[in-house]
Amino acid sequence: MLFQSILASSSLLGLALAATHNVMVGMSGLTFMPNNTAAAAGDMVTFHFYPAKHSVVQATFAAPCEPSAGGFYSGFVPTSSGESMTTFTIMVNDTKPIWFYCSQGTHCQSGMVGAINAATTGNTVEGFAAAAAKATNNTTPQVADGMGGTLSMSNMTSTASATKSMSMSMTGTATGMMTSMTGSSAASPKNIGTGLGYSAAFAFLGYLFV
Ligand SMILES: *[C@@H]1O[C@H](CO)[C@@H](O)[C@H](O)[C@H]1NC(C)=O
Ligand SMILES: *[C@@H]1O[C@H](CO)[C@@H](O)[C@H](O)[C@H]1NC(C)=O
Ligand SMILES: *[C@@H]1O[C@H](CO)[C@@H](O)[C@H](O)[C@H]1NC(C)=O
Ligand SMILES: *[C@@H]1O[C@H](CO)[C@@H](O)[C@H](O)[C@H]1NC(C)=O
Ligand SMILES: [Cu+2]
Repeated sequence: MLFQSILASSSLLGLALAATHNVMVGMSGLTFMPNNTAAAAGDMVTFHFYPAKHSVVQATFAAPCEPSAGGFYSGFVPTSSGESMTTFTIMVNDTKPIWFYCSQGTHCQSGMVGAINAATTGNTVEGFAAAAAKATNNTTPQVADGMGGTLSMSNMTSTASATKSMSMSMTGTATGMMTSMTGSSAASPKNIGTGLGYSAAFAFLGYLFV
């Protein structure tokens, strides 16, 4: 019963602390939209994929179309029309800038780059895109799809699909915390817009702190 009251208060904590931000991948030409997201530590960023076939790869500001060591990678997510049911979610752990690009074809050079917490002066998204335009290669990392984040199916109705989601969510994910987040978000309608979703993962953290 102590456990139950802790769980009840944990969801309130979760609501207060963590937000989910959405980024549209290829929804409007070769772009990430928005191309810069302001996120707090503990927030989640979910990438939604549009036709035809894009990826999200973490980079450094200095090497815009190259994977950063240990960075995240969604894998290629194909869809022939409309939004793919597959989403890729990463956790933001601090407010340092996070840079990313699409490794398809020459999308990176063509401006398909974005950031989380980029500055408005100095190392800006515009500067990153300008450097990307001059990159000689656009490199897909040689790591597992879903590395550094969580792939999940956002639009499922059946138990069979839910099982698939849980197994997909294991890709590139080591912690039980991330898995519990995915199970929960997969069961609820997805949010398009900013700051509408709240992370069950953080609710879980919250209950550890109570
Ligand atoms: C989600 O499911 C609904 C109902 O089956 C369907 O109309 C819609 O196109 C689906 N969305 C995606 C992104 O697949
Ligand atoms: C980033 O997005 C803003 C708002 O849509 C746009 O004005 C700007 O040109 C974009 N910058 C780059 C480098 O894509
Ligand atoms: C680009 O790719 C080629 C062929 O894989 C490689 O030899 C070269 O070093 C790469 N250039 C950069 C800047 O990474
Ligand atoms: C944030 O931390 C988690 C847990 O250590 C890690 O799995 C994830 O890759 C980190 N996020 C980023 C963007 O580095
Ligand atoms: Cu692309």
